[in-house]
Amino acid sequence: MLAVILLVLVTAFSSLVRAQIYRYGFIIGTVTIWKTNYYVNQLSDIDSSADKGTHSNFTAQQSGPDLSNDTLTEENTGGGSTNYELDLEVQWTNVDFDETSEELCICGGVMGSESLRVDVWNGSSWQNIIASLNSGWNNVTVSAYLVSSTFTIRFNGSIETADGTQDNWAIDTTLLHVWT
Ligand SMILES: [Ca+2]
Ligand SMILES: [Ca+2]
Ligand SMILES: [Ca+2]
Ligand SMILES: [Ca+2]
Repeated sequence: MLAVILLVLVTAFSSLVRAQIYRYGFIIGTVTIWKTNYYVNQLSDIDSSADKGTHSNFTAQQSGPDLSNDTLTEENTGGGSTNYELDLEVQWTNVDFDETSEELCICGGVMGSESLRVDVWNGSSWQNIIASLNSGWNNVTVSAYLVSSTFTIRFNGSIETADGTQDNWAIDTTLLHVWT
């Protein structure tokens, strides 16, 4: 009963490996055996509005999770009064944007008491995709926004008027996880 001959053809595309199963020369299925991670790669200012707050070590977001964190710290923008705000953009370039499944995955460390929001740039404005970042993994589908090779998010404080408490939040890893 070995009339059916299956040939598994493994093709490598950079770090992506897929197995395609052929039967009598016809493709009967595609199985992904490797998923691709793209770590965030640079700072940005896509909205032409200056950052508020500081990174302790942006490159720490580009590896792990390894407990090496980038600590985001609010800045007092209140002038004569006190108002702590955070608005920090980070960006991917040359990312694969046409896979079936596309998730933004952020691994947080110790979070400040103020909720930390994550917004995505849709080409003209910010859209909130995470209302309060948690410690550990935060995974959210971004297929509707990952439509070109450049992808931009920002970390944004949730209390940005009359905020008298300077919060900080530890970010271990920020990546896009895509597969088909
Ligand atoms: Ca900006
Ligand atoms: Ca704040
Ligand atoms: Ca605060
Ligand atoms: Ca890290």
